[in-house]
Amino acid sequence: MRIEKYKIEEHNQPLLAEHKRKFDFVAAGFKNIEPIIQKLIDFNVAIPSWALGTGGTRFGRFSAAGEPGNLEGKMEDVGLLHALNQSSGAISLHIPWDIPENYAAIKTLAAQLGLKFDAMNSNTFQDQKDQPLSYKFGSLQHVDKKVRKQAIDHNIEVIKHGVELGSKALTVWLSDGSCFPGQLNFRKAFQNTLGSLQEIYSALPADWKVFVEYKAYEPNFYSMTVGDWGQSLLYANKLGSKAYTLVDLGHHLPNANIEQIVALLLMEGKLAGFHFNDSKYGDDDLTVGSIKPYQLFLIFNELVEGMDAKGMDHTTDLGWMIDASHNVKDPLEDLLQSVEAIMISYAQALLIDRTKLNEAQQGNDVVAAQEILQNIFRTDVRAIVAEARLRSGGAISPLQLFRQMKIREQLIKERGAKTVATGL
Ligand code: LRH
Ligand code: MN
Repeated sequence: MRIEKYKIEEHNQPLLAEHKRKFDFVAAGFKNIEPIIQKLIDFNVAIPSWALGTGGTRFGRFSAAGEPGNLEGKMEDVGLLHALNQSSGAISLHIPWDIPENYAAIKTLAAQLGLKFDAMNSNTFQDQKDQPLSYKFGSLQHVDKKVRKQAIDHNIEVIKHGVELGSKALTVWLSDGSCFPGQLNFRKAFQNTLGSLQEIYSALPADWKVFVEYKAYEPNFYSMTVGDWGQSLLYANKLGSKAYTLVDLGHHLPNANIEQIVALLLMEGKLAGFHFNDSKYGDDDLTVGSIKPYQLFLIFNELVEGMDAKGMDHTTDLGWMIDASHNVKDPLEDLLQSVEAIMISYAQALLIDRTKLNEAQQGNDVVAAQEILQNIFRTDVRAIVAEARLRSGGAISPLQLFRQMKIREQLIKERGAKTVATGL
């Protein structure tokens, strides 16, 4: 299903006057807003191919109808999001859930939908049907060299798929670890994993990156072999200049100061990018900004400060990806809300008066520094984000148009109620 341009204009027309009133009001509060709008126009967030169907937990999965039943359907759905918000111009594939059967056809479809292929994701946390050796006790860490080789070969295969599609990065998230004290020799597990990652690293094309994603627990509940940012950075530093640390917001122990981790990884030039989501307890994979919006703002504050300090390109130098799971909401509505939350936090971070903030910090004027951040966080920048969308040919209110056009109902008519998307 595609959304015709005239449908977007028809939606925007009656909303223009109110939008302009709101935009003029907030824009009047800031000196030169144009470069900020341009940065928002250029910014894109990659949509996870594994989050276009309904997610579930071990206690149950309540499927939604009209889910995409194959890779083409998933790309069509990301194309719908991108047509609505003009900020979702990339898809991140997960292998083997999304093995492209015909590279040329998939690339043509991506071009038609205005989509790029972001980081590829390998999967050695599940045993595939007729897989010779099990990953029950790990993959790249495994005590058995044959199991490690099987996992290394899978990652190299994933790189091959990515090269064909024009992706430039591989994300390696390992469920490897242990559930009980004594089960694992931590040093050997680290060295086996490093050795395995080095073989994968040497298979990377010259212009590729490998993102080492860490996670504090689940599915192992005593130790994870890439358990925190320090361990991931240890691997990335030992691997080489093409290896970076990927920050999934849900992969931290309670009350971790993620914005400080981000600032230091950026300083080291070892930040890969993000899997954006939100959580109250564990790896809940909830809608971005739905539980801790101030934390998301503080993370983007460190990102803008750190990227500008290193003269980095906001659009291309980091991986901007969502990693969420939708147990009770329509996957596409949930993803529209997540992209909006990311754009709002990025816009607010761009509006911070860095000179004033620096003066307050240099003067140890704690109250002034806090007020600078909180005033911006309490500024409603939604009209600025909508203005960037409008100028890019998107909808002033993507979610409203998604519902007005009854897109889910149309997808159900097209696909039926029984199709199930591969993924989590
Ligand atoms: C692990 C994770 C990883 C993906 C998976 C779908 O929790 O965040 O990034 O491979 O979710
Ligand atoms: Mn993730």
